[in-house]
Amino acid sequence: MTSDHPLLEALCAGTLPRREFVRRALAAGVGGGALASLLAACGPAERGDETIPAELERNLTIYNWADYIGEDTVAGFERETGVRVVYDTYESNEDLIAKLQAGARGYDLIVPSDYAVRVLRALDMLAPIDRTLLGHWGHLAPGFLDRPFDPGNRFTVPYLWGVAGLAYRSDRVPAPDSWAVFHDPTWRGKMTQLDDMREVIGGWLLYRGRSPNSRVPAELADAKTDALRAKRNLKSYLSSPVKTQLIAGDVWIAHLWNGDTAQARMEHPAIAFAVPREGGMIYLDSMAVPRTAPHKRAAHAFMDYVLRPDVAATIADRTGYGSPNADALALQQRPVRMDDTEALDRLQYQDDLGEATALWDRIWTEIKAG
Ligand code: N2P
Repeated sequence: MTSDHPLLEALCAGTLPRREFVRRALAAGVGGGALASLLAACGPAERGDETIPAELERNLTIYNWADYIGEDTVAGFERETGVRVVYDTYESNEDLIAKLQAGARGYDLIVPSDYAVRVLRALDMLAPIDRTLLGHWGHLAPGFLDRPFDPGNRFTVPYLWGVAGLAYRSDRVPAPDSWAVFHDPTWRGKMTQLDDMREVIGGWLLYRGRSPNSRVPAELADAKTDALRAKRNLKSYLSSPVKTQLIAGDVWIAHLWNGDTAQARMEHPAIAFAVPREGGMIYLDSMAVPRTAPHKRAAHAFMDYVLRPDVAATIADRTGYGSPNADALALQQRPVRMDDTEALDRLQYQDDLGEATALWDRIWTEIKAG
């Protein structure tokens, strides 16, 4: 086997697990000494690389966004595999990251957004994905693969994508077209923004034509001023739970994600969605396995289950978000397609803020306290 052999290339690219490489190399007649030097050619083993057991574990703990799964997804997986699932939810990437950083060790599967994948990778908190355990991988649309936050998809499996903008009660208010609507006292007490640092500060940065990933202190100071000015008119900062308030008519304008808005619209047809003219956020959320996951094999079994087009279709239909699964779209009742997405050219992805994270954290704390 020479250094340009496809197997060795796949190993070094991280798309072939070391265990599988060893199995195939041995089968091809490569001896022990040669094998060791081939393995060394790609650098040291990733920690966690070898720890996926052959046997399916009996338990699985999932930590996912609230309202972000099909009605029957977990039960269906339990029925088919006999694995018992514990299912827990969070409201923001920051909650997820804080929980993991605080040392929570029980989670087997998490669903971070693009920029949060970068953060978790930088913290060395993700285990590599073993693609050989994902027989349904091929259903994923190429456009959702190999993103800059995880080249080669070594750590992530695309789950859903979506957009943040403005949900509103079209029977109570005219369609809002700017972030400035939150500065309008006409709707005081009837408006909410997401309880999400990146979305709120990011939105106010967009309002002034700046990058939602700005690290410039003066720009962030303006965003804080704008956010505090809006806060006077807000009922609260609220993420997925705002849906019941939109439906009840207690909230008329909500900074919200498109899928959660679609879920609310299923209960009340006057609930609509708009992207502000200054722009909104777009994201891709992915399944990932923490390094500390006690049940990595079951996590892979669940990911492969989700990759089944019929399962992916029910998740996307129920949540109102876009599926990266090309073969799921044809099965869906209400497919959300990138091409049909309103204002695609005004949407921006979030990125890891690096060292500016501390400044954002401080400003967010000041906004919440202000
Ligand atoms: C679902 C939350 C949307 C995910 N309630 C935002 N990345």
